[in-house]
Amino acid sequence: MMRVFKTAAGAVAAAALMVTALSAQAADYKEEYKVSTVVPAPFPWGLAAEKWVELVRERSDGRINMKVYPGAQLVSGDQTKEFAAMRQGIIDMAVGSTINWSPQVKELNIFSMPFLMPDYAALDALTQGPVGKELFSIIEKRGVVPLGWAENGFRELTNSKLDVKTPADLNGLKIRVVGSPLYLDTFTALGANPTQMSWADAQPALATGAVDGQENPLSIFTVAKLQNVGQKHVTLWGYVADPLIFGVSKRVWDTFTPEDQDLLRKAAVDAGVYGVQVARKGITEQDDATLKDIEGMGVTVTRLSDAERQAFVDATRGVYEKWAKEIGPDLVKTAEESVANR
Ligand code: X2X
Repeated sequence: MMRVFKTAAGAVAAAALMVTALSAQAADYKEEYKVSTVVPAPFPWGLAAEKWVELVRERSDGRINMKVYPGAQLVSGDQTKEFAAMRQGIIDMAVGSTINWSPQVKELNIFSMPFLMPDYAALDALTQGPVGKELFSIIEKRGVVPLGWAENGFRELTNSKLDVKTPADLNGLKIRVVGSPLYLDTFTALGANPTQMSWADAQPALATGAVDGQENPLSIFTVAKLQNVGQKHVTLWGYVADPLIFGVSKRVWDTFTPEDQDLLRKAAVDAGVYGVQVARKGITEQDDATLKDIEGMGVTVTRLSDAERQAFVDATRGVYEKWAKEIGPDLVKTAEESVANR
């Protein structure tokens, strides 16, 4: 609509109205947006979240202030409630693990399918390809706007008892798992005794010997110093990986201007690129400095041959097939194709 102001006073009044409207909009923004994570910096996960906060602060000239709340403290430590709390608007934002969100978004179990992703290229083919796109559209329909990917990492097996080289070595070991019943199925199929608990409960359980082992990325192992809670045996089997997703509660998202939505999304993508880099540092074939550090601490690192690894693949095949039906055969097929064509 075009308006012509007949008087200077009219133009001034209109300008004043516009200023009021703009500041009313800015006033709708919260003084602080709470970002949930499970672990803080210097874990790569916490570093990715802090980077997001920093980039948004810089690029909005301080208009949008976010703060990281680690330890899943916004949901009293129960990390599997993070997604539900975000969709209800109790948590504004999160950098969350697909494992912890999978109780509410069953399709996210795709990353927990045993031995689906043999390497980083396979993981990237899922997050950056049609599977990632489909998952983002599912998440958005459930009330959370997903913006980008970071990484916790490939999850390796550790325990206090013995070097695990075969499924039989796992027999009777008490293993802490989290999040999804898929993990209970996997470890049960391998002959272990899995038990579900939060990360907050896992560390004392390892320290007291209430559980013998756990599975987590090596960056979690080193930063949390799991060798000091008896975890002296690491098996590199890379059976699953958990990418992280930057997400904003839809209710909160809708309060941002389109420009600021764009700013939040781009900052998440950039923080994710950084997060993936730090998550992979020191644990690849080309750069194994962290692995050497772990071995230097009196921990044995068991590397499986292809045949040894295959025994674990075979032992968990039934779990894979059962969960392919749960997750959705089409999505699993797309994932398998993405992995094959990586
Ligand atoms: O609890 C875990 O194992 C952790 C920190 O890796 C997750 O939140 C999935």
